[in-house]
Amino acid sequence: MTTVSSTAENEAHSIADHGNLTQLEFLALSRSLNFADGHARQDLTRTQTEIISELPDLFAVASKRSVQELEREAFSSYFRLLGQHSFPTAEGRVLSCYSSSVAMEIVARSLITEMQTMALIHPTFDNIPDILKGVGMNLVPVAEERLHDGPLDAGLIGPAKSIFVTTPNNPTGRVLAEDRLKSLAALCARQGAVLVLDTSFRGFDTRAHYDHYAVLEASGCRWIVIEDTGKLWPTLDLKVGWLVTSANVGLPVAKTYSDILLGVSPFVLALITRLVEDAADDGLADLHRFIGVNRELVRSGLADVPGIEFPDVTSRGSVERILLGQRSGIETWTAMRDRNVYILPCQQFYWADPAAGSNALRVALARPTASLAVAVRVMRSVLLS
Ligand code: EGV
Repeated sequence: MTTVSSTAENEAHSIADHGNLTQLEFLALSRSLNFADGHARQDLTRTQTEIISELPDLFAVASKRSVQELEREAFSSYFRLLGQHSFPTAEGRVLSCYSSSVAMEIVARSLITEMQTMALIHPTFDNIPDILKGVGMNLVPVAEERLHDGPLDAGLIGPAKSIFVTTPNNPTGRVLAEDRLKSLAALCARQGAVLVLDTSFRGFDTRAHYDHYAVLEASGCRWIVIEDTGKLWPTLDLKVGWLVTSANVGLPVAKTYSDILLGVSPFVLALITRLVEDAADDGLADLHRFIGVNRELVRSGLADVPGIEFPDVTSRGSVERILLGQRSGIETWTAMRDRNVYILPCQQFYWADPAAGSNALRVALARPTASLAVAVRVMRSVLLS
């Protein structure tokens, strides 16, 4: 006889095997030991707590000031904080979305009006291929190594009319270097292809703070960048995704945007401006140190477990990948979950070749250090058993 709990058990296992990463993140949302999603869930710093205590004032100010002004302040300060000084300032070039995934949906719908095939970095977070496939796009995988170390010639994108690159990548943390972006943009200019960047994790890594917009603008290629404030600050998902386009993008981005939203909350925009001010005043450096401490906690806590490796040696992103040797990611995920610790198995990141990710896990680092220490102890005992 099938009991209720074994039904739930089968369902969880089936999601681990056949569901997407976000479905696995849902399972963890209400759990105290949630190391699954890449959202920011660390404690607020002292100065961030002060900002949160000013929310009623911020709300009052946001309701009186011009939305356009608040929006400009928010994206200008955010882009400058992260070194993106050449961001476009002309009307309509930066569109505010509820999240970077909403921006991506708008990008996908716009691109499909012109093409059927895109090249996409492999691996990457699976909602990117899923959103693109959702509009009927055919996808050609481009291995992350090829993008970083291989020839950037026409063979890279083949018959595709656009290439989508996540940088820093999720879950590997690899950052597209300035000279590589330059070559890639030149290739896209020659091929008439649209270069799309998802820079959602750039806040964590100063190597991604060179001025991407200067490189893109100089190349003359058609480009789209998706930026995200949602990974940095523990704001309970009050965030914005920015959709930034080249003047020559030639796609119905503004029309598609208008089909989906009118705009985002001016209150959230005002909050972002305040958090940027705080980050510029040492807060970002503090965050980088914090993530570094948590990364070291995971690495040192598991260092002597036989067969375990940390492949993303230089990653500074807020997630850490762990190679499990012969162990299966899903079996290990299940054993961790049985002990109430939620992480992610990695096979779904390998959207074109799931087997390539079947012996790896991803652990979120943007969490309170003390709770991460508990998770590491549990992981250690699971991996040693
Ligand atoms: C990460 C999930 C979706 C995404 C999680 C993420 N959002 N599916 N719209 O925000 O790395 O855990 O990026």
